[in-house]
Amino acid sequence: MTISARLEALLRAAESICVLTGAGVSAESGIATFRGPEGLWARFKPEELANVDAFMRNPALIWEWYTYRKTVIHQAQPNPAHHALVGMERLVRDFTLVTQNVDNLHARAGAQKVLELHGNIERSYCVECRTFASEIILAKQGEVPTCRACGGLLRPDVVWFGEILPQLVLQEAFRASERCELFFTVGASGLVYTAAGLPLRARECGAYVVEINTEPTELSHRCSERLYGKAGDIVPELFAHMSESRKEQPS
Ligand code: BV8
Ligand code: ZN
Repeated sequence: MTISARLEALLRAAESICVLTGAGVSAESGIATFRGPEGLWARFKPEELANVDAFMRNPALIWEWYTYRKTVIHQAQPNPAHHALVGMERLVRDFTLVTQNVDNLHARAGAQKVLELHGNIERSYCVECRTFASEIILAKQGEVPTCRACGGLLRPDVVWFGEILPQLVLQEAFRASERCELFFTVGASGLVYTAAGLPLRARECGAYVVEINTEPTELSHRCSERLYGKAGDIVPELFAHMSESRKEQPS
């Protein structure tokens, strides 16, 4: 993989790095992306599933879909891209990992801090009293899990279309985008807003924005550099560059 001299220099010396990951980072763990030909949306439509009206209309169907996704996720393992990002987190003074993914794989890879813009599929809470369930909920066919405290409907702790993102998490993500020298957007189609606004904000604030993806996206033309290929190949290579070049430097 050839990278620019500018990116080489930043890998060697950047003190502040922000990374946004999308479903493409989890694809090599065997978790379907949303928009690929075999993507989750290929068989379902977001409006049918990932929104609160669909949930209130047919909670059993939504629980069936999330239970299916959790079983896939529980069989999945973090891949080299997840592990390389943990390596970067340990090496870089000011490193912020922001994810659109709800699969908890960054945490399972050992990431110390993950800004989860769209929540986490392993958490559920009650729509009535907002009590969080203490365990990971897997619903049986046709079953709708209810709250132990009040009997209300439980829902996955994920951000559905039309719902606002967790504001404190989003603010911290924007602050990191605004102060970083180097921003990576990895495996993200750049279609879903508010998240897609982060790399754009970073660029506006003077960061060098690098897109890592298997194909061009909506944001490609707004990035400083594009590295085409699999996240599981490219991110570990970038981490190798980074750790090699930082090892030589006097501490
Ligand atoms: C909000 C959780 C505001 C649930 C998800 C402007 C115009 C039009 C619509 C909107 C707009 N602004 C806001 C909206 C509405 C909507 C939106 O953006 N719609 C899109 C479709 C146009 N946004 C929202 O509703 C958001 N809320 O803005 O609130 C608001 C203000 C006031 C009042 C109310 C609301 C909430 C969005 C969150 C939705 N929840 N997930 C769940 O997971 O079940 S979104 C879900 O889809 C993911 O979290 C992710 O964010 C998104 C999928 O995107 P990607 O991660 O990029 O995945 P995708 O499959 O699309 O692409 C994968 C990429 O990886 C591809 O580029 C592929 O090439 C690449 N790839 C594949 N394999 C690899 C790879 N790359 C590297 N290596 C590989 N091996
Ligand atoms: Zn309750």
